Amino acid sequence: MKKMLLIFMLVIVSSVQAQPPGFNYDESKVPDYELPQVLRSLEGKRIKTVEWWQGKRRGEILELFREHVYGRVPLDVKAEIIPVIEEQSDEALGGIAIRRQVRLYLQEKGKEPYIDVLIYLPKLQLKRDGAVPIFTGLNFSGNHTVTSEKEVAVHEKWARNDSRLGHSNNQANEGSRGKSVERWQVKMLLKNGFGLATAYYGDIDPDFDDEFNNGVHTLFNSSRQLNGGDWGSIATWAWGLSRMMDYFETDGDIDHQRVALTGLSRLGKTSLWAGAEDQRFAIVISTDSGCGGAALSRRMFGETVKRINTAFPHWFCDNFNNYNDQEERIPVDQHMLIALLAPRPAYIASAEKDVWADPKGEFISGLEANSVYKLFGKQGTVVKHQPAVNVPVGDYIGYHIRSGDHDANEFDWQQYIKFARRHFNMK
Ligand code: GTR
Repeated sequence: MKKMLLIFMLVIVSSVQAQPPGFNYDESKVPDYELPQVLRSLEGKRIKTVEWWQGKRRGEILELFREHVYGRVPLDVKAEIIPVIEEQSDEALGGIAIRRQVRLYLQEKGKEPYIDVLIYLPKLQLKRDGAVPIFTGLNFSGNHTVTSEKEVAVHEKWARNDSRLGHSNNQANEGSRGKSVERWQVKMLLKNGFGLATAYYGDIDPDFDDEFNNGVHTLFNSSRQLNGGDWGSIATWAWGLSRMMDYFETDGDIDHQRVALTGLSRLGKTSLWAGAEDQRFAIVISTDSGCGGAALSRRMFGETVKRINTAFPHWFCDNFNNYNDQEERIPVDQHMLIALLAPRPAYIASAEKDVWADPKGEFISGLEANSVYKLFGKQGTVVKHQPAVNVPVGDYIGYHIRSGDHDANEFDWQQYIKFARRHFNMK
């Protein structure tokens, strides 16, 4: 009986989290909206060729996102990547992998800021091919949560207090080792010929509103105040991913032309923006990225622009506040973010119970980006309607809505691996 009650309470708690009150979850109440046209230039000209898209329209859209949504990297942010291998093993995970922990100093060896990258590479494929494709992405709670291997260092940076992980006093500890193994599926990746390179997002910018005084913001030498169009944390995390890519280009074991970028939730918003800013990422994947990620803002379904700007004032640029309760005025919408990934393969994943993130709005973004893929002679989502639960669709824009909650799980990874193997021509 007690067990029943507990299960009942858990169900209530998770459904409350999935649908905070005071927001719209009723499809019939989605306002009428008109999306900004992805293939019409600011002067009103119709974009008909790849050359026009690449040479003109893509840059316009990127600038609009920088100015109004994510913010731009200040010009005086300079980094020089100095990699130092902190730990290495050729016998990781029972002998199937090479593990490497690389510290990327961004300014000066031995000094903050730095990004600790945990890398696993499949030994057999590496021996056979000389370099291997990888998945990369930021993690929420530390590299030591991605694996149970005790050699992986517990970070000493700011950590979110989290009773599930046993993190308190803003410190991570041994107790959370391996707690995100399900979310990363390292063994599945290795078995399929992929490596993984991940880093803790707090190494780049701690996730709280601190007026940008820590993390990589110490590289920002200018004395001027941040402007409305300067970067928020999402753009900062994305910038950090690009610095990781700088490193991949120098690591001979990594096939840097076959790097698939992935991220969950706020880090899914981050992977989409990083993929838009940096075309070296060959495949871009977002899991349950929602508002400010793959979901269309104009639908105002679940989380809204005002809510996200209020709850997380540091994520976007200050100008994004101008669109609180005024989604119809944003000069872009999120389908244009997916379009910025073209012609590279992109994957959008939703979860059925994650209504807060507006699964339908996430699908429609992909659908509305199809026209840009078409310019390149490629098919995007292929289908015109959101598919049934657990039925993956799409050619260059993959999509699924799986059963279950807001998270990244085995089903998600199975689809990403299949998608990446197909697009990377892996036999
Ligand atoms: C929520 C936020 C979402 C999503 C999520 C997460 O509270 O409303 O936009 O980003 O956090 O990142 O876990």
